[in-house]
Parts: sequence; structure tokens; C-alpha cells
Amino acid sequence: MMIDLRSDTVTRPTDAMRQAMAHAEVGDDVFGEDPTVNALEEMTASLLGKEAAMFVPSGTMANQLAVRLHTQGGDEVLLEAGAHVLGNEAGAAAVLSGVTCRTIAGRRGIFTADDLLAALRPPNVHHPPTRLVCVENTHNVGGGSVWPIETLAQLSQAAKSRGLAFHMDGARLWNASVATGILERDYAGHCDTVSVCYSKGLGAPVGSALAGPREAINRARRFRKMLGGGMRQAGILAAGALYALNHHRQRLKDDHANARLLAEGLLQIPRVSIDDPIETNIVRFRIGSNRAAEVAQTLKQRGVLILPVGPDRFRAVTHLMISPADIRAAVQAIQSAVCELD
Ligand code: TLP
Repeated sequence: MMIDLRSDTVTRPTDAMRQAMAHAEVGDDVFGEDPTVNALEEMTASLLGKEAAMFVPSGTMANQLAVRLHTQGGDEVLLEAGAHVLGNEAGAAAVLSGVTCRTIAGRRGIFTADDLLAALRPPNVHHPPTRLVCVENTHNVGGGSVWPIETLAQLSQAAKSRGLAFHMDGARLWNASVATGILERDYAGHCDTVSVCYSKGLGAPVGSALAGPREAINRARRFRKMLGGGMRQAGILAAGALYALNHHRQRLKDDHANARLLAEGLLQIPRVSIDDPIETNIVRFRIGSNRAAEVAQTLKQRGVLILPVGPDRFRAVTHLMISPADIRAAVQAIQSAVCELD
């Protein structure tokens, strides 16, 4: 059995989750008649303190629907330089919404109200009008960093004062909440719309949601249909997500403990360094040599999958299929692969 640390997207449904999915009550969700999808949407909206939520196939679709909702062609979106919405969604914002994106350099993915205000330009015929600010919590490329709630509140206030919409990519908001004890709805309260994923740390096989005001989510339903995201007996999938919400949120703290265990082990290896504190389930580390791709290959042969994210850099993500014993085995394998480079 491989120890797969490439992402928390790789989890497979547990037996209990499969049972829940097999027995799900279903209907045609395009008619609004799937009771399990409806229950999932209600529970998600309530956890996020929003009027409504809509089930979608992926985090990418949830984010891109938000961009589409808040903008018109020719508008500008401001986001952090490492944002998933910009760098990992296949250029969708440009194609599906016709917007340009301008980046703000953050610190571990986080930027402030002052950063935003400094980036804004007075209206001028040359500039695309800025319409939307996007943040990511936790921040993936930032190393699973959590937005300090005051920073988020001030940024949201600054955006509002300039008439800008505010969207949070909360693919891993559940992790932020478990790490800090701050409720998801308290983070979400500072945002107009929020996307969340059931298919990352929560371990459901498929699915994400977009939450916000009822009027906005109703409009988003049309855009979802346009993109071919209107699913029929989607309750089978929603049941996995509901199971995950009910049973897998609190256990995320185990993933965070495993990430810290991994970081401690890695730091014992000569030349390995970690730039960021470990706040949630993501560990980004350097191996002090530009041979990360080669190390990844060696590790694969030895049963450990890990993602090179630069010539000398890796990302490892813990999740519900990873135990402390797996972490210890992975550290040993990484240690020998790195030491063999000499
Ligand atoms: N992230 C994936 C890859 O796409 C990089 C991963 O392995 O981490 N927002 C954030 C912050 C994400 O990390 C991801 C997925 C998404 C959105 C998109 O979700 P999906 O894959 O469901 O479209």
C-alpha cells in the first residue's frame, strides 16, 4: 500500500461513507428534488451562516461561479500571487468570465487591508475596473496558512468601503476552523460568497459548494447549468459529503498533528529545511538540492508518493488515510532518498 502524501484529494471513501452513499435517498436535483442534496446544501449554508448553498462537482467550479457572479467581462479581480483561483484553475477566470486578474504579493498567502488599498487605482479609462477581491483560507501555496480573523475582517471592511465584492476560497476552511477553534461561519461572515470542498481533508469522493446570499446562489444555479454542472441523482455524492461533514471535521486535528510529526521528522534530516510554521495539514519543505524530481521517483519506488513543487521543494499533505506510522515510514524513506544524493 502506497503512502500517498501528494494531496488530501487522494482519499477514498471509508466503508461507513460508502454505506451512507449506497443508501442515500435521491431525486432529480435539477428539479430541486434530491432530498440528500437539499439536506447537504442546508447544512452547509447553516455552518457558513449564509442564506443558501449550492452543491457543485468541484472547488474549481465553485470558485469560478463566484468570479462569474461578482464580475462582468472586462472587470479586474484582485487576489494573492499564489491563489488557486488564478494559478490552478486552467485560466478559467479569463475564459469563463472574461476578467483580468492582478496579484498582490502576500506573506504565506495572506495580505492586509493596507496591501489592498495600496493596490487600488483611481478610476481611469485605461484601467479595468476592480470588482472582486478573492482570498484563500487556508492558503495552499502559503503552506496551509490560516488567515488571522482580524486581518480578514479589516481586509473585508476595506473591500466593502470601496464597493468591491469579497469571495473566500475555503477549500480547506474546515482545517482553518479546527486549527483555531474559530467557527466556519465567523470566517464566512466577512465574505459575500464562500466556496468549500468536501473532497479534500473531509474525505468525500466528490463535491464542493458555493454559499452566499439566496439571490446570488439562485443566479449561480443558472451558471452551473450553463457549465453542465446540473447533476441529477447527485444525492449519492451528497451523501458522502454529508457523512464527511458529520463525522470527519473534528478528526482534521489528527491530520494537523501528523503534519507536525512529519515536520519534526524532516527537520532531523541534514539539509532539509522548512520555511513556514505548520498550522494545518500541509508541509512544504526544501531538500537543499535541485533534484526533487529524482527524489520523488526514488520515493515512489519505495512506496511513498510526494509532490515536487519546485526544483528543490516538496509539498506533503496529511489526510484521513495517513497514520502516525505512515509518517514515520515516510520520514525514513525521505531520509534515505535525500542522503543517497551525496
Ligand atoms: N487543490 C489541489 C490542486 O488543484 C493543486 C491540491 O492538491 O491541493 N482551492 C484550493 C485552495 C485548492 O487547493 C483546490 C484544489 C481547489 C480550490 C480546487 O478544487 P477541485 O480540485 O475540487 O477543483
